[in-house]
Amino acid sequence: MASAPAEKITESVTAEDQREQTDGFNLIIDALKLNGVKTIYGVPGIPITDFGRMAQAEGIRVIAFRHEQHAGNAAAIAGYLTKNPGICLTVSAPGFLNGLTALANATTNCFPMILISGSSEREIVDLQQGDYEEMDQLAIAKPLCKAAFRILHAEDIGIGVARAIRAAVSGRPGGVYLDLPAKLFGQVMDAAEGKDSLVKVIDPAPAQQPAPEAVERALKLLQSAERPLIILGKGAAYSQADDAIRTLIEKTGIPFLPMSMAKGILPDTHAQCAGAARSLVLKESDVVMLIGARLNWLLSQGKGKPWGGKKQFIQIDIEPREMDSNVEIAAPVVGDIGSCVSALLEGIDADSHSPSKDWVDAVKAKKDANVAKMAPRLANDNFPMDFHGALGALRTVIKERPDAILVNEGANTLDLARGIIDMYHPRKRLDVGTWGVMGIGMGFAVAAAIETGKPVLAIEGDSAFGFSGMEIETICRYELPVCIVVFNNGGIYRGTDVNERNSDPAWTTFVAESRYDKMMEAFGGVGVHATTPEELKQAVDSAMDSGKPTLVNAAINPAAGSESGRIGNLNPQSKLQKK
Ligand code: ADP
Ligand code: TPW
Ligand code: MG
Repeated sequence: MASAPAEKITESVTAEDQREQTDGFNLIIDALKLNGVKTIYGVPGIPITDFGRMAQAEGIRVIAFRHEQHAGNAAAIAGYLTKNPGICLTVSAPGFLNGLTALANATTNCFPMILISGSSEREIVDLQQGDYEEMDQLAIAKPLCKAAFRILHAEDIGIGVARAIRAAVSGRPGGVYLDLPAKLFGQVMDAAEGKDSLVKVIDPAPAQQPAPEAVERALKLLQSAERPLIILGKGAAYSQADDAIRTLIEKTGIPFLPMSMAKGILPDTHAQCAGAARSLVLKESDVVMLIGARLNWLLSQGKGKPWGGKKQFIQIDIEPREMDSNVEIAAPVVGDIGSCVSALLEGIDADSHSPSKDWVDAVKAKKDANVAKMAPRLANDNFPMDFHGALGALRTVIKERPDAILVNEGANTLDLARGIIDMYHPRKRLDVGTWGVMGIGMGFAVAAAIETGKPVLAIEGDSAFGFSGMEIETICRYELPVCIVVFNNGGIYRGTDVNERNSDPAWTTFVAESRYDKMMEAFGGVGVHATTPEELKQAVDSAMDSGKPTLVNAAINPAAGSESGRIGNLNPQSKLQKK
């Protein structure tokens, strides 16, 4: 073989070298940064370990969790709080699957997030030749999220990331899966061309104006109402149309009922809040306006006994297919909540759209009676402490610190806290959402602290806490201002069940009198054991003042609590006679 003159070869290599190169790692980081991504939640491993290091070096905050599900939950709630998609980063197959629960949950709850997962080599996966952590992740993710994409070439990174962002936040928000095979990270291309291939997503969630006829129809129906009701859902909280919603409610004087995570858009202490008269307003109202709330199980599908007969519904939602999902919607208003509520406001006239005085008086009377009935229970000093005594103390904490974020999960711990603890500001209450899923606690708490910088109070059933409890190490590692209160009644619903058959414990019970506070001490956090409402309040106040990661083990009477909290009616009943 004839060899070329030595100096000629050197010359051409040098020319090639002089053109700057970039690679998949850098392009993904640049694409995310270009689109305002500031934080990634994830767990490291092949093939993403170096990617996380490089992202951190480039100024993206990379929060490492102990389990992907909690990183995914953190990304999901970051999306809910900011309207920008939260990013979760996982390794292939098992890490991806661990994150998938959070992605599916985000989609169910209409929270925008992107699960980015490394994956194995396509050639090997598709021939099922047994690659390291082999799995066809794209196919598995598809039915569980809003959209799923895979990027195979470095030059497509810009478009791929842009598509994922737009899919997550436009229209009804949801979870998006982005599959990045290991080979992509190392792919090299010309740096200038790479830069040119990146896409900044302009107006990722465009306003969607409602049709004027739809607004007209809704206003007419509202005008015909005598006993109107407005139901606010977490879509309303997500929309951040706080001022428009408040104006609509106050201008009309219509009673409003907040769904769990919509509490605080207007304060629960607002004169028109019908939270304490829920059964009455559902049953007795005649026209109901839903703003960012679905007629799913949480609202008895809009029919049956709780509704006391057929209603006429106005529904404001960005998703047209949500209309008539359960019952006829007399006045569908499709668009984003900010635009829809503003359009309604233009046609609202306080005289003709206000409720009858009888209705307002009836709601107020019921509400006052229920609040008076509850007051002594919240002030009780029973020993051992019960749910009401403990929640009475925490209710005061939030009243005194309305800026704090409340995370809440469990059964009794959830249902009772939701009813008892008043919220004063929007997007301060984060909980189990549409699925009633256990395990969101620590992921939500971490992201709430990181995204908002506000103190977080996580009120957790002892079972609920167990699903994500190891993340207290994450909370301590990042020194987050999170105070966790474990409502320790020794089990799921109660700690008193007995297995009659053998010496195994009943399957709803845990080790009696566990000391969850000691777990926190293992990681350098503050642990407190509280046995009275007073001790509890003192410990939480001190945690909120200091901002130090704290876990308070609240010893709750094991006999307190009812089966499935407030939704025992959903348990199937055995048709067989007990032998
Ligand atoms: P809740 O559980 O509080 O009752 P849901 O999750 O059932 O609330 O309902 C939220 C609804 O809000 C969804 O149907 C979703 O399409 C809708 N939504 C979310 N964001 C917006 C928005 N910006 N504008 C209009 N509708 C929205
Ligand atoms: C992922 C089923 C609903 S509530 C609950 C479980 C296991 C725990 C209730 O006990 P806890 O509360 O937290 O101690 P309390 O105050 O009543 O004692 N797996 C998932 N999600 C759900 N919802 C369950 C199981 C469940
Ligand atoms: Mg419990």
